[in-house]
Amino acid sequence: MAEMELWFTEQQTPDLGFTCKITKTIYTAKTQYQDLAILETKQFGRMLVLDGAVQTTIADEFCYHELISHVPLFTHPNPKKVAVIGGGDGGVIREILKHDEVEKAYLIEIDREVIEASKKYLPEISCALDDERAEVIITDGIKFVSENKNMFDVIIVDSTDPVGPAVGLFQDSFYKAVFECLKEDGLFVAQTESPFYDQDLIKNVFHAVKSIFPITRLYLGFIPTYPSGLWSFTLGSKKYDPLEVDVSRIKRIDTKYYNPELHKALFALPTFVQEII
Ligand code: AG3
Repeated sequence: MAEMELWFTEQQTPDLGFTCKITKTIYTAKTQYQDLAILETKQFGRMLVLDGAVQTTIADEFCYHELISHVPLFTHPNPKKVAVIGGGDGGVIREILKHDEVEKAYLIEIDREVIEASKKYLPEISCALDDERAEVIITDGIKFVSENKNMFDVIIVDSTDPVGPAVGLFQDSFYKAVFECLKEDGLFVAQTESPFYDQDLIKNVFHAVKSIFPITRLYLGFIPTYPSGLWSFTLGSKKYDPLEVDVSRIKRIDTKYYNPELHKALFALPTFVQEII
């Protein structure tokens, strides 16, 4: 008898699915906040799924983690204290710690079980969480940024989609609190979904950030396992403009997607994306 095939589908829109063949269900749990699964896929290797949405895979995690980390960190001239809101898999922390001038990177994650599952099953991604420059704080990111003022050079919001536990991370009041939580020359980046499917969200976030931060920019990258593959990031900054960076001074670090030539090019937007914001 032919061996049974198992397939996982993320329903990316009400009318579209993204399907991968899986060789094994490594782990599943219902946490206090969400449904969690670690799957072994044939195409992308291990995959972290939260509430049915693909968060990261071994094969393409570098695209997302490098883009959300190195653009802000190479825009700030001297990032010493950095915070990640969400990002329990640890991929952003790993990228942040490639920057020698970073003294401390805080992971502010609401769901302890995401960290634990990632440490156990995704060591390639979570490996830096035990670094002495990394500190994990299990708490609500909204509460954390509203309780800490003038503290960080860079804040990176590595959230899930704007449903369930992450809804509040896409609201005006959160961006105001992020502004207050940054030092006087601080900047932040948030992942802001697909320019194909989430145009209203991108527009709303861009205008909310623009009403708070003197410099607001949108940039794009390619992430094969996310809806449409094309992904957006919104950057808000008090002082430093990513488009003013002297890219000849960007240090070469070990990356597979980000490089100094791309730094400004990422901000060149297709016409249909220019029209969103
Ligand atoms: N956070 C963004 C995931 C969004 C994916 N959306 C989807 N598949 N519908 C990723 C966390 C990686 N550290």
